[in-house]
Amino acid sequence: LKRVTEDVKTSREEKVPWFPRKIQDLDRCHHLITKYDPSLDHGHPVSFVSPLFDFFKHKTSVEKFLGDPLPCIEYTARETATWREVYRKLRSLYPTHACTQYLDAFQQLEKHCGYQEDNIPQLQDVSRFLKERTGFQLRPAAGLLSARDFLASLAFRVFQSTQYIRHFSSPMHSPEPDCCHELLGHVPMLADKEFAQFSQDIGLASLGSSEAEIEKLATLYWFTVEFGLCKQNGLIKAYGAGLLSSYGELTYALSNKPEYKPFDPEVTAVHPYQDQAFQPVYFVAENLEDAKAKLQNYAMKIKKPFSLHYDPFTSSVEVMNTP
Ligand code: HBI
Ligand code: FE
Repeated sequence: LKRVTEDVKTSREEKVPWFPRKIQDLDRCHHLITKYDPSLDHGHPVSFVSPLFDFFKHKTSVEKFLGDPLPCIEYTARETATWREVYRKLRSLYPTHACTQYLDAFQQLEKHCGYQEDNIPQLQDVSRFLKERTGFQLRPAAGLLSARDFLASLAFRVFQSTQYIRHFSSPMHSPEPDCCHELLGHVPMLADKEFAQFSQDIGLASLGSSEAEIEKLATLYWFTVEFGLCKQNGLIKAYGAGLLSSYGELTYALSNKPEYKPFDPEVTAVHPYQDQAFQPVYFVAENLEDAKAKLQNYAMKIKKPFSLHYDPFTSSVEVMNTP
């Protein structure tokens, strides 16, 4: 509520939604949305209670603030068994299905961050690793956040990550993000410099944007960060986290079943997407550098009454009113 009254006033008196100016402001950007209603998911086992089922004992983690040490979780044997099953199956696909950036980072994570079948890596270790690689850090999140808050954190190279694991009754599917998705899908790519910049650029584009622009950026995020494919040595590989954390969809995405379209932000941003089944369409980037350049070009065209400059020394954005 407070945020509404603090909306930025500009010279032309246009209403700009509140947005974080400095990294500490992200403590106000963790609004949860309940998109998933278990009672409406007929495809799910009846024993399934809630994605937060095993989470309540880790609940304290969400009250922490940025800069506090990330909580260390003692996962149960059952949770570790779920991780093992997911890890084993996916790992066998990576050499043929994942892009080289992913494979390089994954190898490093196995060496330095406790990525193994019998161990769920701790966010603290992973965050330290990412910070050294690309300046990204993790922050614990309690579940699915609003697109605005989630994208805003990316502007400051903060990735809001869940810390609980999917329900054991369906290890191959989770209706909401869980730490299998974050650790196996997102983290390896966030260790790549080009991809980290791409992620931050989507975040910066979202700051102070209208609801309609946020919707388009969230769609771009969906078809790239979550379900993106790219060309590599004449083959198509996955770099999207939704693919790299789903055995079924990763196999399907690189089969001859789905349709491929070239990544073009103007087209991709307004393309309808599917969050209840595999995607009928994937967008293929020439490479990550090209995707980044195209996105920067798209972001420049978003109409805002100010321009932004990110200062990495202070982790804050400088806001300049455009005359
Ligand atoms: N929240 N915790 C969390 N994790 C995500 O990956 C995530 C989110 N909220 C929105 C979102 N992803 C995207 O689908 C876009 O709406 C930005
Ligand atoms: Fe995700």
